[in-house]
Amino acid sequence: MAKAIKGFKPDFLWGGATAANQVEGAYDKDGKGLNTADMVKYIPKEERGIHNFSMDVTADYIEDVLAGKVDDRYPKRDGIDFYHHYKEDIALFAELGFKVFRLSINWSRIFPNGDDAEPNEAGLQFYDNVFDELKKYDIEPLVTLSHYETPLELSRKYNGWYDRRVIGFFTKYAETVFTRYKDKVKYWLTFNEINVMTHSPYTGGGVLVDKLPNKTKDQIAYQAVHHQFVASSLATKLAHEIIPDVQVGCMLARMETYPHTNNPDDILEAQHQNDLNLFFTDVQVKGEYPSYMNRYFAENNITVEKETGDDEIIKQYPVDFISFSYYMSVTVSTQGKHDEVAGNMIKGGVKNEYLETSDWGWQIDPKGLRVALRDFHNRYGKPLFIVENGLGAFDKVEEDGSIHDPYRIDYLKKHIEQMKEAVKDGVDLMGYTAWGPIDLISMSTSEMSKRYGFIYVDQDDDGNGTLNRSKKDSFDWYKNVIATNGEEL
Ligand code: BGP
Repeated sequence: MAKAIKGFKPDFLWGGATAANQVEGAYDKDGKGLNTADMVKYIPKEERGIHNFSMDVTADYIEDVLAGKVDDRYPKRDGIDFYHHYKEDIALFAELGFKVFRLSINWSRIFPNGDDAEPNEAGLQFYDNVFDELKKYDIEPLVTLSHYETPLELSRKYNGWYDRRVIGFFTKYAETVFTRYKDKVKYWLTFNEINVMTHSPYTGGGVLVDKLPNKTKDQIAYQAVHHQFVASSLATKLAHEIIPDVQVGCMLARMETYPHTNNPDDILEAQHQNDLNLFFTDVQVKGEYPSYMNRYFAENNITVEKETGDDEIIKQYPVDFISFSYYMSVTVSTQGKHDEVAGNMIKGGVKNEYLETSDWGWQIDPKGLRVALRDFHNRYGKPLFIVENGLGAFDKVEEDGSIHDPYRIDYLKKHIEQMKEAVKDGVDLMGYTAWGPIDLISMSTSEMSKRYGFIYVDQDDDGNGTLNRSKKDSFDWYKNVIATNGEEL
């Protein structure tokens, strides 16, 4: 009889997750080229609506910005200046007791235009410095190759991932960084939230849909993401050739979807929405397009152009583990019920009467994380890694400088409790990197006030502030969670 599993394994990888375009800043320093995130302007919530997002950009807008005709502000160009604060920030992560730190390499720091013949040495050196700093504290880097940071020139010259030639530029970038950091990085992710392409082709792949007026967004997105599937498999192949004990993961924004009622139509719609979300991990884990997508493609006039060998490459080089982000669950109704409930930028759905929502309308569902973990385990049977989870919230700095964030502790405590239940259910969970361990620029709204961190950063939505770092109450709480390997919550 197998021994009952009590809790997280001894080498469980506790840590935090960031993205270059949301923390680094220095958008034009040391040879870095512009990337797609550098073109995303800040829109105040009064104009945008707190539940709405500002991520999409048009080809004309890009040219106007480059021609100096526009006077907008781009918070992701400055981030929280991790580029100059990385030693201080990593020391704080070490104080928390991190075993792992998730970051992305800014592709346009390495190849400024994306299709350059040679890499930018200053960019390569920056990440050598970051990995060396992490090594000082025995913190493992978990590196995302592409986290919404497509080099802007690839958008302007090729229309991003819609053009198959970007596969070659990406694999050259991957081979360059695998070779450079083969002794420093063993955990790699290829595309962050690869499913976001179908919701925002600009964010997911630097694709300018306004350049393709005769094609539907779905047609454009599924063609572009096919190129990313091929590129991800080729990168996985290269990683295993270059780095001996490498582990390569895919990365999905998991949108666990529930039926609003026990009406069979609601059940079928939830199953369909879950399939559309898990399509991306089906391809990257099982190594082939699932048959249920043939019907969806046919009914939506989507034709994915493949080249000879694509299917074989995808089949031959699946990922070693599955990583995903989890913030909320989604509820769908086929009975004409429509509430104004914001989801992630992915989908809103209808109100779930049993759940609370965050300040940004995201429905908080800790048990949904256990559901998602069990679903992944039963569907794939591969190791899992939660690489994003957290609560974006308004924080208040008290007169004495303290910051009390019991709401964040409550959110994380409840999600970690459910992770432990999933582990007891038999799920093979590698680690957990809380999203935004240090306050950073929101991906979907470019706000600073949507804070996730255990560490507060003094900067407001207009970019004013000292950038001073300070600890919130949740800092010591998470430090203890890690110190007790998740036993004390
Ligand atoms: C995910 C992204 C992260 C992060 C997170 C929180 O989609 O992978 O980059 O930003 O969302 O979203 P937001 O920053 O919009 O609150």
